[in-house]
Amino acid sequence: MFTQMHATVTSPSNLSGVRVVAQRNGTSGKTKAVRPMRVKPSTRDTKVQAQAQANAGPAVAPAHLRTTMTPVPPEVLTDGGMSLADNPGMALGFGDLTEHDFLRVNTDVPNLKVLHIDPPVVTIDGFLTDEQCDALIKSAVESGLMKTSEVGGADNVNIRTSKTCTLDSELLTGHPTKQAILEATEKVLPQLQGLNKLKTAFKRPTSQSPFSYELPQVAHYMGGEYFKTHEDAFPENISQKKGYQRRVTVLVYLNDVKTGGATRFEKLDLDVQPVKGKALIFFPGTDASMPDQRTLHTACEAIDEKWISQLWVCGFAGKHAPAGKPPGPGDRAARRAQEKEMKKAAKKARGPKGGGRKA
Ligand SMILES: O=C(O)CCC(=O)C(=O)O
Repeated sequence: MFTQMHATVTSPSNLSGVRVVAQRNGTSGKTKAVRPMRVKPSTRDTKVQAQAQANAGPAVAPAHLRTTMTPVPPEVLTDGGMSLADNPGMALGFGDLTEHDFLRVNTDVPNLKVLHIDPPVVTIDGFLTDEQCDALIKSAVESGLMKTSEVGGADNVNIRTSKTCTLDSELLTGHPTKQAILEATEKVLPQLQGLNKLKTAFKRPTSQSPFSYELPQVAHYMGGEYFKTHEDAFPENISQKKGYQRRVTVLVYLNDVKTGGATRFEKLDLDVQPVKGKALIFFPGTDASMPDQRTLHTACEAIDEKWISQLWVCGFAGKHAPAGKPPGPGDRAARRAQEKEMKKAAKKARGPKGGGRKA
């Protein structure tokens, strides 16, 4: 398996930036560290290498430009996904891959299964307990705030027929299940550790505080309801305007759904059936703040009733924006720093007060 991931995901031609530190040892199945051999190249070798690099163009295509897919084998998927617990080499490779364009996934989290390698899609059974799921559904119903779901930037004409509420009402703001979702998310994505405790946790990301959460939501689908095929990331022009991009989706199923209501990733040919307490995690936006269109997905028409909770982790768009792009308007701190620098430079150019240096 690791050999396959090594060959397809980390081969120099398509992903040489991913650190590969272990590889399968022949047929024994054990992993061993790989030490690069130091061999002094001849001048001719160096020239040939430089020419090959020049011909090859950039070695690693960023995720939003990759059209390749690296699935897990179908028989592993039928088994519920790929467990990394017994394969440290593969766990490291997958961790490196997620860090390369997205946020590093902590593969030590119990019950984590990989459903798709690139783009990465994972599930975690028991992310929430049954009690936490029930409590969130009850509070959402009692809040009286469930209303027809909105669709960002588009008229909701038959795109999304579910009902939604945002967890910011009196009843839901400090809800223990909301807290549990944030804390569990930060265990899976260690770069976010402690974010839920910061004052900025639900504010726009900035260069000083590059990650934050959108307020989590609860959505409810009755039989016949759906959310048509869409991407969670903002289009590039919108993320530039906002100054941030949706980088991670954490979707938690709050009840068991036997028929209908799967989350379907069309481009990955992957269906995920809701199981109470299971989290589905994927990366709609890359660290260059670009949508990864491979994560396009659909909430298939429900037959049985379905409840979910969604959380989006947003990343500052200015810092990671491709070189040459100014900070987005969301990054006030960076703009202020830029203005200060410009004023300082202008002052320096004018010279000292009183007409400059005395002879
Ligand atoms: O309900 C689902 O399975 C998916 C929901 C979804 O895609 C969304 O809320 O963005």
